Amino acid sequence: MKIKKYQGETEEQVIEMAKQELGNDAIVLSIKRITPTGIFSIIKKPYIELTASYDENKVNIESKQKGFFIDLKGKISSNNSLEDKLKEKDNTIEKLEKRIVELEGYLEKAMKSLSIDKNSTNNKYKNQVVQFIYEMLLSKGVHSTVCNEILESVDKEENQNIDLIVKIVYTKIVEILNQAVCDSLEIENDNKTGEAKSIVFLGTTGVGKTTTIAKLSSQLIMNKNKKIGFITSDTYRIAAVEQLKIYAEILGSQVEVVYKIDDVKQKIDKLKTINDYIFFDTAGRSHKNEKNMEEIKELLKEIDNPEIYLVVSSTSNFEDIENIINTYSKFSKFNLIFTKIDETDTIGTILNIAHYGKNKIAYVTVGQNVPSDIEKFSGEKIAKVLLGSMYK
Ligand SMILES: Nc1nc2c(ncn2[C@@H]2O[C@H](COP(=O)(O)OP(=O)(O)OP(=O)(O)O)[C@@H](O)[C@H]2O)c(=O)[nH]1
Ligand SMILES: [Mg+2]
Repeated sequence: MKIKKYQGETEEQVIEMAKQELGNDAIVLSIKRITPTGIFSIIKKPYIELTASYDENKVNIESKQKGFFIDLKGKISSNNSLEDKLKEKDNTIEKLEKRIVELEGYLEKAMKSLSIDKNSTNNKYKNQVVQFIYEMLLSKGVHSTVCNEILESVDKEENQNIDLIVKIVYTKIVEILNQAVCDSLEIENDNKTGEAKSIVFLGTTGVGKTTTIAKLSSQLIMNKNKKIGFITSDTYRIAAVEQLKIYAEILGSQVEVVYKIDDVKQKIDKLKTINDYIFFDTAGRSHKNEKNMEEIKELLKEIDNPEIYLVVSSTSNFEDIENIINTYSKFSKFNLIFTKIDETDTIGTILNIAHYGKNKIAYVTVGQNVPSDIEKFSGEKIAKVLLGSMYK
């Protein structure tokens, strides 16, 4: 007696194969479902295997040429000779082996680029997941000291629960960010004093001051039925006054232009009784130029009890924003508005500034659309972006 195995997709198929080749006298010893393991589980589907015994004196397999072959997609084919099929199978396996070696190369490179190689001596953290999060936060502009404060306590080798690590890290990031949330903004409180509240926007050139003014004022006018007057001291840039006038015209608001500091009080008087708020647009000025800063300081002296916003772009690096904040802090208190979140890959700067702890963050702006692309600052949203999701 001899033994022969048949492989196919279904029981019926393998029984039929055995019957065709060995005849009705063959005995079925077993029928099993085989699930390939290891790397073969990727390239080969589960299949049915039939083992049969037959009398070699009664059956001449070769003459029947009914060989079968399971190709690597698990499909049965039964044409041509067994020899051809085996050659074909060898070729396919050879190709697959090459492909696997290639894939191993890609994986190795990917592991290297993430530096989560177990054996790497350059890793700052023992735990590979923590190391991975560290590198992700660094790549998003989070300062290494801030990373360390967040990750130090979770860096335990035995800590293998990824969900738990991410949850702890997320909570710590939100905690730092939420310390910078503004509890109360004059701009959002209903001003019932009978006199307009002055809201001043400062910042370096092109960060988005005028666009932010347009967004905030449109929302107050449209959603809260407020009246807003504008004063601009930006007479330096060609078309700056025009830019504000266009927004004001659309909103049905009045614009006053200040050419010299002495005019400020008079312009405020003109607008203060007929509006709920006066929004001050200022010229973008370099914080490194002392004369520029002196002018801003003088302007602020003319405005009674203003609420001040320093507008900074998220696309600037942490050190630059830190310098800008420190320069303006010498003569003023202010909240921050981070613009152009949609343009930055290093949103970690916001976490660094929150950690720096000097100022509260009021708003973030997320695009050029007026009035929609502005939101109240949310620690949760920024934390999610830092851990890999999109700002939505
Ligand atoms: N992508 C993007 N662009 C923005 C955003 N906010 C403003 N901008 C664009 O930034 C550019 C400059 O905006 P402005 O509002 O003129 O900036 P500014 O600070 O008033 O500029 P100066 O008055 O010249 O100092 C414009 O093209 C705006 O549309 C934002 O959140 N995202
Ligand atoms: Mg402007």
